[in-house]
Formats: sequence, C-alpha cells, structure tokens
Amino acid sequence: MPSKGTVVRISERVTRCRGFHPALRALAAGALFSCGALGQPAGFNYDESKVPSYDLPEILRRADGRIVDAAAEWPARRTEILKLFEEQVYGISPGAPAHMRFTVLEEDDAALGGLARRKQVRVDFGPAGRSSMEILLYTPASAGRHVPVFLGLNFGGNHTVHSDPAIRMPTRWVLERDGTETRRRDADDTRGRSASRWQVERLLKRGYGVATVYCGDLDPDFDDGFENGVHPLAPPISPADWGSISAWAWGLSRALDYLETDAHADGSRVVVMGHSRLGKTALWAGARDMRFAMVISNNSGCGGAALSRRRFGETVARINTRFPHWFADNFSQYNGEEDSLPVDQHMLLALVAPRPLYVASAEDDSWADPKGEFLAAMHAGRAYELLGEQGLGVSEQPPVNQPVMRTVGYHIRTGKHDVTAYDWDRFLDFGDLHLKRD
Ligand code: GTR
Repeated sequence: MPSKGTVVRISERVTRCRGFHPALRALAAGALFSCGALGQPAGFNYDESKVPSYDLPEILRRADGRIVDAAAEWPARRTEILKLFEEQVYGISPGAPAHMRFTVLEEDDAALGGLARRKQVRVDFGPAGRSSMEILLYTPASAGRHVPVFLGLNFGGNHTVHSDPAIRMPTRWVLERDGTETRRRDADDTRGRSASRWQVERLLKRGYGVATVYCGDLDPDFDDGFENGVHPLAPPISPADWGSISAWAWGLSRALDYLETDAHADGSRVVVMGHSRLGKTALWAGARDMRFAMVISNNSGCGGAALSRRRFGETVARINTRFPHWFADNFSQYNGEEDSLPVDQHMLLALVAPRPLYVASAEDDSWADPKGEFLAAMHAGRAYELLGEQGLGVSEQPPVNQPVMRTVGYHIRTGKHDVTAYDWDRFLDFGDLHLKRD
C-alpha cells in the first residue's frame, strides 16, 4: 500500500489489478498507452458494424415479470432497479454520518472582481481531522436570494477550477498529469489548470452558483485497498461493497446536505454534474439521491451513460481491469459477459426520472461510445413517459451541435473528450428551461 508522500505510477497500478491473469493485465497496461486509429486506446471495437446484437433489459418489467403501466407502480420498480445497481455495479453506501459538521473556513462577498460571493466550507464526517472534504462555492454577488447551483466533483483540487488565488489548496492525494499520485500543498502552478472545464464566470453571469469538491478528499483515485478515503467510516459496510464511485457519489450528497443550509444556494435546485469518471459518479449520485433537482452527464461513457451491451470503445472487462477500485467487486463478474447483466445503463438514467436529465457526448470521444450514450438516454424515456414527462422525443442521434431538450436532453458536440464552453452553454440553457423561476 502506498504511504504518505509516496508516488504511485499508473503502470504499477495496472499490474496490481486484482483477480486477473498477468497477460490480461499486461494487455490493459498496453492498451492504456497505445493509440488506435481514432486516437483512442487500441484493441477495442470502434466499428458500428461490429456491435453485437443485444436485448436490453426492459425498464418497466418488474422482477416478477409484470409490466409496470401506471405511475403509481414506478416507486416499487425504481427500488428494484436501484438495488440491482447497488449489488451488481456500484455498491452500496451509508447514509449521512451522525456527527457531520460544517465549518466556514473562508468567505468573501466581493470575490472575482466583485462578481461573486465565495465561500469555502469544511465538512467533517467524524472527529475533526480524521475525515473531511472542502466545498468551494461561488454564487452571484448580485443575487439577493437563493440561486440554483451546479455541483460537481473536480479531478485535481478545488484550486484547479479557477485561478482565484484565495482558493485553498487540497491537503490530500492529487493526481498529477504524468499519472502519479502525490501529496501536494504547494501547487501554485496548477491553479486554474481546469478553468476551461468550469467556466465559473459564465455560470455566475447567467444567475447560477457553482460548487465543487475535490474527489480525492473522498477517495483518492487509485487502488489503495480503500485505506485513504471515507470507506473506513462505515464499518458495517465492507470497503469492497462500495467502490470509489459510490464514495464520490456519497460525497456529492453530503455537499448537497451543506447546500441545503447555505443562505445563498437553493438546496431544492441543485444540479449534479460531472465529466467522465466523475460523470459516472454524477449519474450514480443523481440516481440514488432524489434531492438533486437535475442530473448532467458529460462524456461519462462505460459505467456511465453508455450501454454496456454495445461493447463499443471501453468495455466492462477493461474498466474493471484498469480501475479495480471504481465499482463493487461484483461488477467484474460481467467482464466479457455483458448480456448477463440484469441491468444496462439506460436503467441508471431511468432512475433520474421524472427529474430533468441531460447527457452530453463528444464526436471524437469514441472511447465513451457517444451513440451508446444517446441510446441509453433515448431508452430511459420509457420511465419519463410513464411519469407523464417527455423523454428525448427523437429516435435518431441528432447531428453534432444540435441539442435536443425535453425533460431528457442530449447533445453531441464536435471535438474531444472534455468539458467546453459549448457544453456549459447547453447545460445552462437546460437549467433555464427547467429551473429558472422568473
Ligand atoms: C478513462 C476511462 C474512462 C473515463 C476517463 C476519465 O481512462 O477509461 O472510463 O472515465 O478515464 O475519467 O477521464
């Protein structure tokens, strides 16, 4: 196990993957560094004609075989689906800790040149210093009342989302660009590194707040036997029963617990949003916690919005091999056995119903299977329609840069795996459609 101050290299992590033949581990490590024709990891399917035929599990068919045909029957079916995802995919997670505390560490009513109120809040999950996360919250300084807030985890520390020098540095493991995990507290050169993925001013000017938490505060993103994150907080639950995605999603719910108490945020209008692995996390958080008013997945791919059965781009076997800590151990039973899964990802999206759901893809992000992301969003419409809401309302994937927005929304934009100003403009449009009160 890595100890404080050590550096862990991705290649070592790959070779430490549990339960796989060394040849498969070597293949996974190789796939990480070699690129296919599309600039995506080689050795996987990127050819639509090679997608196998598959039957998706029916969202509305209950375990006893009956088809749900009335909205009143949905909660029971929803519970069944949620349980399957807990048991077979992401794992279970505990409730809020009994002695959670919020401490405002820093506050400024005229941040970002007067545009924003900034607040930095520590959430202690147990005895002070043992386990905590820090929330960075910006709300528009001009707004005199509760505003809707976009909440998302970040990959590299709160200080990476904006160059604002007052943002506190993370104190835990940080994933470096070269694939190492280190403890860094002095990384001034990384301030604002991911600013283009957050577009803070853009959100504020449109009347929204933005809140973020560093995912490594909850669980560092490497296979450490779950010793460095929040997993030990829930002794009755074995760490293997809730992987990193569940722990990160749990943290999003704890951030929402805080936002419900904040004077400037509207806890009833919190949008949970995430990109890539943190998009998978946003979906799982939004599926579990009905308090999130809207859910947004950006390029979340395998284990996120993309249908597993298509085996296009990243596969279940690959994700479990490369990232053995993300999911519940049970999920690896489906490596190469996607058709045996009792769920597919359209059912995860259906768990968001009837709340607004937006799925965003990128044209050059074949690894995340944009078409599979679209199809899952489309099929999730079954649950929305049952509940009297509109699904996507289209049966063909829309052309690039032509979003569709009903209660379910979708776009595929030009460009690569990323979060861009275009994506944010659409998320804000979708927010205006569903959350604006005046
Ligand atoms: C990739 C992984 C994807 C996606 C991505 C990310 O290596 O295969 O599932 O989550 O990382 O999070 O950037």
